[in-house]
Amino acid sequence: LRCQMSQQVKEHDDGYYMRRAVEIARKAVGYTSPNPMVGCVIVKDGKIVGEGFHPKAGQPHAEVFALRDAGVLAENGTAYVSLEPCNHYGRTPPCTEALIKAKVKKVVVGIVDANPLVASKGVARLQDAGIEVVVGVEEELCKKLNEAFFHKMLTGKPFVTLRYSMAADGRLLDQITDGAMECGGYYSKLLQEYDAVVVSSTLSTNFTSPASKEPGANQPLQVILSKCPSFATQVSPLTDKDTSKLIIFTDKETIPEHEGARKGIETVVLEKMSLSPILEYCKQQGFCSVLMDIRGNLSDFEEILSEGYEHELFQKLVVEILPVFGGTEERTLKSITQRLSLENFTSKVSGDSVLLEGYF
Ligand code: AOF
Ligand code: ZN
Repeated sequence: LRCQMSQQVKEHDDGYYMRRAVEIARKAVGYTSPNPMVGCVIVKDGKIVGEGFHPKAGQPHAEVFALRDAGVLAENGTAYVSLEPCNHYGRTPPCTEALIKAKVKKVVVGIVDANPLVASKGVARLQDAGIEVVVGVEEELCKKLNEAFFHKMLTGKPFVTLRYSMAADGRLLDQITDGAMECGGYYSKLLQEYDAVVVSSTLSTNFTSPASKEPGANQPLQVILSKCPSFATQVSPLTDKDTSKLIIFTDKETIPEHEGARKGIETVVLEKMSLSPILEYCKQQGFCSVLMDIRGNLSDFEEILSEGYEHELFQKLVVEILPVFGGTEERTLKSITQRLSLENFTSKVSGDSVLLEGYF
């Protein structure tokens, strides 16, 4: 009996607290860009005595909130941080100094920061101060949490995800299922993670706005690719009043002076419809992540898809497969002909459809 009891009060392992740090980091999903999401848990004598997360770029880091929450209990405690504590003066002072000042005994780090200003310097500073440091607990999870941030830090380019819906016979579908769009649906949850969502213009009446329905969600900038001269006059159903969250890209073939400008919507007229200037614009805005939502007029997308594929501008694929079959219209992606296997592939049932995810 005594043996059983001691098993019941067994302390949680490092992985448990790190997973908790990741869970609380995600409370700020969509709001921290260009900064990463970070969570911190302070543990003392097997109990969580403080928690915090980074809410938004410019505001204090996760460690600061967790240390404040723990107060004097942080002394001799262990801090679990999903990302290496920073050791630089950015918009906020270094977290390493805050941890040292609070006299924590040990710091467990999920993953080393990819930011060259920070990379491994935070760990070194803590060790110099005599703090025990463990690196790489739930490392994959911590990397996935900030896959866009890591990609941007390592390549200088935004992280781009392709998304589309497909029938069981391989046809691409124009629409997303209602369930996916609703609060809690995968599409609504996906949108809030991105800085921008690119959709092709369409005059179809059942086009639904790429706006997240999650309460209080971050809304990505809506980037509309338009080859339709009258598109801007029809744009109102796409957004609720806020035109600052909308930009139209068109080309000279379509119309030299686009009507969007007249409606007060920012409009960029490209020499030729192309993905590179669109991603460059996103980079200039400081964006980490872009969702390419393939629906609407597919022909508008074919050329930028082959461009993106050839230049390896896509990182992730999200495909929704619906249990529907048949139909007359032939809609397949013609631009990508080369066969490839996705990495770290996962699948799950989501509402009435199957969701596949993988990396290029
Ligand atoms: C941490 N904890 O919660 C976050 C970190 O301009 P600043 O001061 O906000 O610094 C931004 C950089 O700090 C960011 O690029 C990333 O390397 C790191 N983010 N570090 O110790 C946190 N958000
Ligand atoms: Zn910091």
